[in-house]
Amino acid sequence: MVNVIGLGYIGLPTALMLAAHGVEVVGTDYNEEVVKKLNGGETTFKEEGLDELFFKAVEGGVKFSTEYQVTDTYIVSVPTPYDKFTKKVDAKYVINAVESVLAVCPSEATIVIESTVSPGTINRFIKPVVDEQNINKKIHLVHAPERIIPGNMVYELLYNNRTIGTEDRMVGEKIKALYASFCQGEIVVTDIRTAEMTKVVENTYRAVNIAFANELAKICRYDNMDVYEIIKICNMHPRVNILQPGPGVGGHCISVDPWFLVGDYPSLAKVIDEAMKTNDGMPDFVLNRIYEIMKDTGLTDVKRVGLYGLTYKENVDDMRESPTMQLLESQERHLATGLKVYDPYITKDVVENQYHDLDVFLRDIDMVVIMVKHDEIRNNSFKLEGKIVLDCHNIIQRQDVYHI
Ligand code: SAJ
Repeated sequence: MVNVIGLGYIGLPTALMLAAHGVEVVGTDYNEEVVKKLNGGETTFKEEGLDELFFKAVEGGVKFSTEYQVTDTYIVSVPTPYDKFTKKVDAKYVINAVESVLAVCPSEATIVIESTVSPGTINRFIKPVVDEQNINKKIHLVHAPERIIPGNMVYELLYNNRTIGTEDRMVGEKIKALYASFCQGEIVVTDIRTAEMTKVVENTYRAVNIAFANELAKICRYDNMDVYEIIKICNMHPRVNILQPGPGVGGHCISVDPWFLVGDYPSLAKVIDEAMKTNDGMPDFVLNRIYEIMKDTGLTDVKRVGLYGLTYKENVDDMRESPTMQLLESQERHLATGLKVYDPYITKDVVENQYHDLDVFLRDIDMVVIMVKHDEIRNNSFKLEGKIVLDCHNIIQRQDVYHI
């Protein structure tokens, strides 16, 4: 039996996927609400294909509990936040989860850590906990970093290649076989540090590429060139693949993981440091664009300006590190208020001046800032007629639209 610890964005789909493929699974989360909801037959967040997977997993006998189970295999997928000041990873949730596992697990148990950690974390912080608490037990540690993208998680769980890091080949093969129960991609077995590093490097690669696109957008803005046309043409070169500029970078990975490298190697990770600062500066850049466009169009009342989208990217309900939230904070720091906000995926009231209906939102504003390219706004772009539009994602085909 596999005990999956942490039933969030990664742990839940992983537990369900295993259970849907014939593995006996118990999912454990200390949040009673989450466990109650799952036991009541409901998923805890929206994700393409997740409800169907849930149904199959229930048929496969998946169970949910707040209790840690006595078994031979654990998968830990709890958050790894970073300290905003030192930029170092904070492994406290992983350590807590591992300590709780150690309190119940038998000797020879394997603890697989899926949470993203900076290179060296497992050997420096987790292994000592294991060694200290388990003089009489032998425990195997494995790092199997997740790679799935919110919005396409179920598909990517099935088809992405995976990495498994372990110091013990036999254990590596056992865990590889476990993941191979559902994963049709290639599964590479390597050592723990390499696995830790690859995960952070993958997200850093993307962060640096996005920062490059954002920097190009600023250069093009300064000298009145079309960044989208330029990137499009450059990407026709066989060895160039530039990502897209945007209003900022959110989510729990690309906006966070690269900081681990800056935190651990401050005098070496120079390009990464600058790239992260560039991305973090984008919400402020958008705020400034709003100001410029208001001046340009003679719009004086900020209450007539609305931000479309609160999530960190399109077609998900995840708001972690969202550029819109960063922009709203920046607005407050400038001692200003008034921007209106709407997101079809956020049904609860989370910020001031929030709307829950697109038509009502548009009725109350003259200028729309497209912060997130949800399908809803793509499909309803005709409703933007007559509005001043700042399109941060270049999705509205109209001559008079403003860009970042
Ligand atoms: N973004 C841009 N320009 C782009 C692409 C994205 O500004 O061209 C922005 C998005 O709007 C969003 C942010 O970047 O705010 C991150 O979004 P994303 O879709 O690129 O990635 P995440 O954070 O949802 O998921 C990433 C994935 N990693 C990589 O693609 C290398 C995923 O595979 C990882 O599992 C996940 O991080 C993770 O957990 O590490």
